[in-house]
Amino acid sequence: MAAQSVPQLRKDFLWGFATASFQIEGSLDTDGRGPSIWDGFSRTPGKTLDGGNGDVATDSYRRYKEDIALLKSYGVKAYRFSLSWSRIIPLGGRNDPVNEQGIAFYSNFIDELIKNGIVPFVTLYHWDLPQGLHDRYGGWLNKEEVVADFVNYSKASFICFERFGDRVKHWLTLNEPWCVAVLGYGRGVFAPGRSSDRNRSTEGDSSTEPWIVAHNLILSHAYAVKLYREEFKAKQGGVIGITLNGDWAIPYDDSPENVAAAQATLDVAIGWYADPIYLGFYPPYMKQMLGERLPEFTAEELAVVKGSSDFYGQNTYTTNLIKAGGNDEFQGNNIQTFTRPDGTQLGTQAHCAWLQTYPEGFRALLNYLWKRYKMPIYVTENGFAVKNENSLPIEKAQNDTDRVEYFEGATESLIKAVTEDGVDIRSYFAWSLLDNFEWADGYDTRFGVTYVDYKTQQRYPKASAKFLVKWFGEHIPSDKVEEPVPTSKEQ
Ligand code: PNW
Repeated sequence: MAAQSVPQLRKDFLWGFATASFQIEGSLDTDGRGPSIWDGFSRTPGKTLDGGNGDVATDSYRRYKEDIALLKSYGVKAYRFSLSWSRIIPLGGRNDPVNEQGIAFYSNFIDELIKNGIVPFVTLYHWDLPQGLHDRYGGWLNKEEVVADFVNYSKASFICFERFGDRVKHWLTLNEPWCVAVLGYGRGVFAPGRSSDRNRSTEGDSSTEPWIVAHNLILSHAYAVKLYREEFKAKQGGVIGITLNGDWAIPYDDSPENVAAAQATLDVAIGWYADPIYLGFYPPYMKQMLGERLPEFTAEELAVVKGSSDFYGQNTYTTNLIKAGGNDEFQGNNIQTFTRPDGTQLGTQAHCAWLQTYPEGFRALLNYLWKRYKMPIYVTENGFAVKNENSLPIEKAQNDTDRVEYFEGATESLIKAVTEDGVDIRSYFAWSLLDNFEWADGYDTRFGVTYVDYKTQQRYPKASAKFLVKWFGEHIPSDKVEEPVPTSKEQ
């Protein structure tokens, strides 16, 4: 196919893969790192599906050069990874010492990326809160303490990467605050595992804590951004924002209550965070649902929260059909299903129950976010876990046709959203570079485009990696000067 006929993304479009510190690093006691809430949680029997924990993961703390060589071989433009708060400030707090060894690790890591022409896209917090802060004052539940400590940790991060030469231009404060609040303090399936469900947890109140935690997460994000803008942005010239998770919601049928329910689901999944941050208020539906249980921002706080993201960051995986009814507040008191009224499924089922392939929903979501929030969009995660991949021999797992189908659909939706719908999209990070520690699923669920043999730590590219490499190679204009087409077979 002639290159000119292929629709193109921006020349500076950032495509690559995403990971998170706790899911890949291992080496939890190395070089002065302190414990995080996920260390103990994942080691507690019954908390992960297969009993897996983060002690080794993909051993990426030790193998980071190998990981970066892999990224290089895939030809990515950028890599999204997260810093471990517990490596930078082992005890976590603003009066606790900064750990030079932790900083040196990430500094070397970033140097290695840059040396290989890969843009570092850094998440400050991907769920691994220092255990010390949880023990000392209840972690995310304690507004006065945690906001100040998160801002201090962010400042230490901005300073260290300034000190080592001003190399990070893309910052994300928090990854998926919805998961932190709902899964950590509502359902209790993620660390710190608090819930009203006494079969799960001896502590916690699911009717109040998630809303409080979310409020404190929003404030922590906003005050970290304020600091960056006031003290670092002019010198470093970077952008900073937050990344949310949320999936497209389609009314189950065209009845007015189900149409309203789909919007209410978006309000609770996405608007809960995005409305205050981009529009300056919590969604009215949430106020109606929660009344006094929804915390309020002071005028001073709101002035910091509104407009506190330079872009719109989104992780998204699937689409749900929405029916009115039910009493699950985390779904806006609505019911989610993949089964259409005629009994058919929306798409191909993934290994995890919450995920089916539905690329049209990805395109619709991008359009919705663009119209509602009017910010350039960074897609920071998107991916698929093939059913029962973990029980396949490596060669079979490498031929991951369901994941290829998922990415074929996603990339087609992406390019159509850009070129046909006019949505301003700046990045696409597939989740994930490697199979890794999938939180409460342990190692049973594999999201990688690269297979990891956990016995040997050998990495094996899957077909999906090859698909993405080829697709982005064809859809991003290259900086290289056009060279004459080779006439021999030699490459
Ligand atoms: C995201 N859900 O988490 C995270 O950012 C990653 O760390 C994770 O590995 C990836 O998606 C795959 O799960 C999610 O229940 C966890 O809808 C749960 C859900 C969504 C995203």
